[in-house]
Amino acid sequence: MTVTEAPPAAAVIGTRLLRREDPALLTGEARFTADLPIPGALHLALARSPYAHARIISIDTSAAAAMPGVVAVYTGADLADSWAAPMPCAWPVTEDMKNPAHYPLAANGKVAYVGDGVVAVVATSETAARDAVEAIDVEYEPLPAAIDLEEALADSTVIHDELGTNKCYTWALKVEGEDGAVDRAFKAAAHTVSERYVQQRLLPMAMEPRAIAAVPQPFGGDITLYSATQIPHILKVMTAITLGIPEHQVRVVAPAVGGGFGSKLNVYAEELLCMALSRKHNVPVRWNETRSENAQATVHGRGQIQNIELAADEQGKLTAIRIRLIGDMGAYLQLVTPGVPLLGGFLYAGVYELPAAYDFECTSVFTTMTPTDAYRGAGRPEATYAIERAMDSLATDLGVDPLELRRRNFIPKESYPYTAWSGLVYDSGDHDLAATEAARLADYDGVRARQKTQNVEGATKRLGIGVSSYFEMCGLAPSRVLASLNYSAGGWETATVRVLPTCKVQVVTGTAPHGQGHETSWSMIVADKLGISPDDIDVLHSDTAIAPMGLDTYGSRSLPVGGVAVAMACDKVIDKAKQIAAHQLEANADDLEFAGGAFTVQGSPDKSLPLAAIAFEAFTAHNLPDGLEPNLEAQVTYDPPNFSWPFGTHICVVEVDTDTGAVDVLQYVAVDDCGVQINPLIVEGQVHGGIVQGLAQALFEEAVYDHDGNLKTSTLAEYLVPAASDVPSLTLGHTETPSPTNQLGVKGVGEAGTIGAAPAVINAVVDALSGLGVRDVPMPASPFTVWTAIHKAGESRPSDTAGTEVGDHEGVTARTTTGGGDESTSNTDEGAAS
Ligand code: MCN
Repeated sequence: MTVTEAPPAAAVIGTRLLRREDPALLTGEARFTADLPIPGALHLALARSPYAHARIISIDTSAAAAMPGVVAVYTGADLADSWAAPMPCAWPVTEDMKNPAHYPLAANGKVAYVGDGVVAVVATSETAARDAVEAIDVEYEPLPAAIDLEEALADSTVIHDELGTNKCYTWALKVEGEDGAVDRAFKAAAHTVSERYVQQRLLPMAMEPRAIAAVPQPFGGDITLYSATQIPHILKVMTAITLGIPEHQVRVVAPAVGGGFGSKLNVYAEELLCMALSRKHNVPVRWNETRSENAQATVHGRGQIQNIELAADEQGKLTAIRIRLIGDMGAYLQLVTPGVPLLGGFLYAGVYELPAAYDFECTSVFTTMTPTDAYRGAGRPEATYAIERAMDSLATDLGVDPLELRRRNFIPKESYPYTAWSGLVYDSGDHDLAATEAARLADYDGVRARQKTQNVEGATKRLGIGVSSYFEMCGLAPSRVLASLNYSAGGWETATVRVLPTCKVQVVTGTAPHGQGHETSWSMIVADKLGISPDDIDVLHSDTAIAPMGLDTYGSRSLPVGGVAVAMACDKVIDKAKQIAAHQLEANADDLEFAGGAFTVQGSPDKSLPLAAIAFEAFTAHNLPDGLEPNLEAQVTYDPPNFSWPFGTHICVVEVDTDTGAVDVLQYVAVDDCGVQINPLIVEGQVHGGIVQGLAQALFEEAVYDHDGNLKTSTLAEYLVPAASDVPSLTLGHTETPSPTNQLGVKGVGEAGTIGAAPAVINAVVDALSGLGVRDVPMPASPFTVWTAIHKAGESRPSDTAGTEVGDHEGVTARTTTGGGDESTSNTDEGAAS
């Protein structure tokens, strides 16, 4: 691996330019919200509910109010006049979706999760505010908790009285070429599988917890909100609406942000409280989240029960898919809570050809737990997990190698652009190539051969190899398609490219990086376009006073939407510069070529003008073509014609100790295809981080609640974020299938690793144990969970297969469904590819 310092201009895209963001981060110079010196700021602290579900009988704040340093204490009732609207949910997925009114402090006399805000204290120091919280006396009448999704759906305790039910919505996506095609396909199928998977809740655990400072201007009503957010622009709109402040009086700034992974894609109670209270007291009000508060009061991810059924023909080619999903919304709907399962709803067929026989239905339910919302991948890792795990079950049933089964089903390269059963057009792909490259890097055949000799009768260290192929479906645009899904915002992005008089360039982007390296990437795009050094380019972002319009960073959208907008703005700049150059060179604009940062008259290489000269000319405006505006600047708002469709194959090799249940990841190979890579170093970093988050879901992480609705994993002592020593060395390869829908040929990559990883790991664990009769191991596959799965399988294993030893996909008992839907059981040893 080589890294380079700033390379010469016009050869920048595709190089491993070091991230310009890193020196400030590595030296501690970067300023995060909590670091900002804000003189005279008051501090906010919240008294939070210790109960998952309770009625508030009384609140006594008198002792707290009398404590030193305390300026004011507010209940929800005290602040009722501060809100022009409830907290926003931007994704009302169905017309009849239930959405309980949700305010920053419990306002309807009830609390609905441990951590729900009840009382706000404002004090002169953080310590004084937190001490006062301890003195607040709230009398509660505890009510039953609802933490089991299926029980919650039965409404044995109703969380929001006014709704009369815990069911939030049912959303269906049934596509059948002809009526009843799904049922008919299942009846006619040679093979079916029916599996249930649980996507455990996860805590996003960004390195920087949330932090907020609201600073009112002394006159005129303007207010600046500093927040550790991924969405300064959306936050500006939403806080203006919720607080009833004219939008032009709200400025949102996201200083350095230490990660978000979706959890900072939200409008939080504390942001609204800081703003409301700073206006009330006419002084800045700030709040810094503790790690435990982060666990309880920042949104959680995943939380789904997935029932998936596949129908396949004799060869294992998919003929229909049926999915029944239950989505855990948590106690309230946050910004995009209800939309998360939908994003996955389109992906349960993965990268496979499927006739129009798809039946997806999601029922979402309120529970007495922290609200869920977007977490890296948001619906797409869940969907990929289900189809990729189910494909392995199908492979087992068929006695076919899992990689071979995937190859039989891949959408062929020649079919691209491919119109899927859903009507969505997948723009490009070569799944077989990615799988072949992954298999080569993993020495797939070699590992399968080793597995045969290692996994013999009585072996306690069993080898497993897991494959997962995925689509990411990112970019989350065009806006019209988002509208058809009832999403309240668009999918466009803005960019301004401004060439200053001295030919230094300012790029203003509507994206809001919080670890993704946009400053580096965008400067590389502009460097290549304008033929100047990346060092001469500044990228401005995440301050709505500087970049007023934008839709921020999530959904791996920033490059395929925002980065492409930057390239388009460069084109506009070049067009304008060309008119000036033609005028100066007394040439026809059509005869000019732009390369290496200069315009040259075709056929007359001596007649040339560098961009620097044009920039100065545009500034002085002394000799511009008639009617041309001075200055060299262009703005673009880009709404892409399609989603972005990155894909790839991940392969994981594990060794499972059957005595202890411990899983040792021996090898991890990822071959991702995100089209043209702007900066392979950044891409690798993104994929590394993503894989570790997927691997963490597979093996380590889980937000555990007890029956009373208490979060048992609210510190990093209980919630197992893997350390570097827990993670294997990752082998990354890539293929490059440029996107035909944008001029850079790029696709997003920010979530790819997470989407591919969890099923690859669990497929490997199950593969290691399938010879012992294990068909599934729930996530996280902790030693205890794995050990339990082995022992349960041992208890239920029929005696004729109990001693069967494997190349794990041969010799296993196969369930075969014949034409009429009859089930018979037979042993098969056909088809194991290795
Ligand atoms: N890139 C590239 N070439 C490509 C694709 C991407 O060079 N073909 C580069 C881009 O230029 C950009 C980076 O990779 O610098 C990520 O680009 P993109 O895939 O567009 O994703 P976003 O910038 O929109 O980032 C969002 C994505 C998401 S959804 C989550 S969640 C996530 C992630 O990014 N959260 C992160 N990566 C994260 N990384 C860090 N450090 N912290 C987070 O919270």
